[in-house]
Amino acid sequence: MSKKEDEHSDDVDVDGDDEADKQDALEMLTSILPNQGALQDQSQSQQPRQVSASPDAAAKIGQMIQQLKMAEPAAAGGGDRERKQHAFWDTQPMLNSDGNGEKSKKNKSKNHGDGGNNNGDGAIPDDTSRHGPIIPDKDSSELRQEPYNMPKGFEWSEVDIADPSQLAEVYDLLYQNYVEDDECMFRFDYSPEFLTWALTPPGYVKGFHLGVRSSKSSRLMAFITAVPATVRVHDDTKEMVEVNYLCVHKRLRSKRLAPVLIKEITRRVNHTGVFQAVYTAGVVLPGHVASCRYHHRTLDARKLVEIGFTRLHPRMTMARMQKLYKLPGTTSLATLRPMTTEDVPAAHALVVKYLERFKLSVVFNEEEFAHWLLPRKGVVSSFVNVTRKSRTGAAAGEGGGVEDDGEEITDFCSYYHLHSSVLGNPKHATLHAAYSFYNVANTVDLAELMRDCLILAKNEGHDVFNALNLMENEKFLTDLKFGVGDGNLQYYVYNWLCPTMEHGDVGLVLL
Ligand code: MYA
Repeated sequence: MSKKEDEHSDDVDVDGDDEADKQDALEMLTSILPNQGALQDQSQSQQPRQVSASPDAAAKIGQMIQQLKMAEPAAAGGGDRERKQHAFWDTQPMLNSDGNGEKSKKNKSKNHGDGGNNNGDGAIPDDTSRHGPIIPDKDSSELRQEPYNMPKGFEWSEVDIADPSQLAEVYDLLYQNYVEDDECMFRFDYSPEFLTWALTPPGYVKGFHLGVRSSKSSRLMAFITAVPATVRVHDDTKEMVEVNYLCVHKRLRSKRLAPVLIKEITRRVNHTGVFQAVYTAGVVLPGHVASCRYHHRTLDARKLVEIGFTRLHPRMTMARMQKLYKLPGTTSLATLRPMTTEDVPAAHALVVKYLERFKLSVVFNEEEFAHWLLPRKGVVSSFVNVTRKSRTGAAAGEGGGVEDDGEEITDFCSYYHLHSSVLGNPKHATLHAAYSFYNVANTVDLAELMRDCLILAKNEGHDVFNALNLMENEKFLTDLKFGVGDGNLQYYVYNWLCPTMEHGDVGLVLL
């Protein structure tokens, strides 16, 4: 074996599973030639299935979400089809995607003698009612100390999101290479302001904004991020990271770069004492804990038809379609208003309490809540509904009448703003979409609150309002004329064993 091969086989000793890691490295080293395999990911994507009879059935964003965070052909995903082999994922501490709680042989042997959650025979327990880490936490000294090597011509680069020129580089990489639908009609366009918001929550770590650059040109060619979050899974609350924005430049696709990015971010996160992560993907990879589906509510029918997001059904005219989706100009709740800094303590208490009822949820502290939910123009919109508190009788003091005792925040709704580029359309360049975020309806009907949310989103210039069928969203989707999307969004918890859950048990929205 040449010295070079020796070096690189060392580079991928991520978790003691040498064979699979060597395979990843060798595959990547032998294939990473300029322009080869370019643009392959699009043709590999799954053809989405149309499942909606609604006028929005085309649901292009659903296709993007299906691939969201994708590019590989999906695993078979259980049923009676044979499970797809995953050269990388089968080496990771995840349950198999068939949900039977059985690990690949590689992981069984890897975990032998770990104790902790293992059965003693080294296998991940088949008992899916067990909760806990698949691989126990390690001391920093037991972890790999140096970064995984990049193939010749590429190098790791920590991206400083606070530096406008580096932020622009990330923006450009994603703008040109991030998630597209199957037919390459739309591509997510996360604005720089959105990326700043998404990547700088309290306690964020600069080293978790990880890029790969060409050594020669310094050009940013790949990216992955992690941000800290406290997450509750069933009854366990853990410090985790949320992993997002995994992106490999189109010219470097299918060369096993993604596994190296994932291993390096894992190594970096592990060194901070964190061993679990949450992430979502359209593709079925080993170990999903829940499966959700996007729904789409037309706000601007004409534009959605013109860009091919929605079809005009044979017996539907544009005028009828516009009438079908018409919304009033103003909200029905007169007491609904944008959330302010002063509202944060009460709104935080309301949302955090509400999220306790779900099996997978984020646990915001007040500072995190303020970061994620205080309105930012063109990024996130949040509204509180206030009810006047009144005291009567003796409680109101002398006289015993009714006394105004200020206002109480009783309901909350929010959405984030995520554009998509409309590719090759002569008339429209951008699809403006609002995505349902966190909503709590205590004193009003959830559908009424969300109807106002649609009105607010429409008035902010959005063309479509998207919502997953998580939390209690199913209560309003039909009434408010959402069309069913055609792709599932899988939720994953890295290195965590627990029973799977229903979509309505999920109380976590990732961006
Ligand atoms: S999801 C966003 C994903 N991004 C896109 O879809 C943008 C467009 N596509 C691309 O940029 C590339 O196609 C990507 C793959 C980068 C997706 N999640 O390098 P490859 C596996 C996880 O040859 P490429 C998001 O940001 C695939 O199954 N794995 O492929 C959340 C195969 O492994 P295996 C994925 O197409 C990310 C291997 O990669 C995904 O050139 C969460 C092939 O590698 C995917 N979406 O690049 C990451 N797509 O052979 C996990 C493909 O085993 C975080 N693959 O099937 C885990 C937790 C880490 C932290 C832990 C801390 C404790």
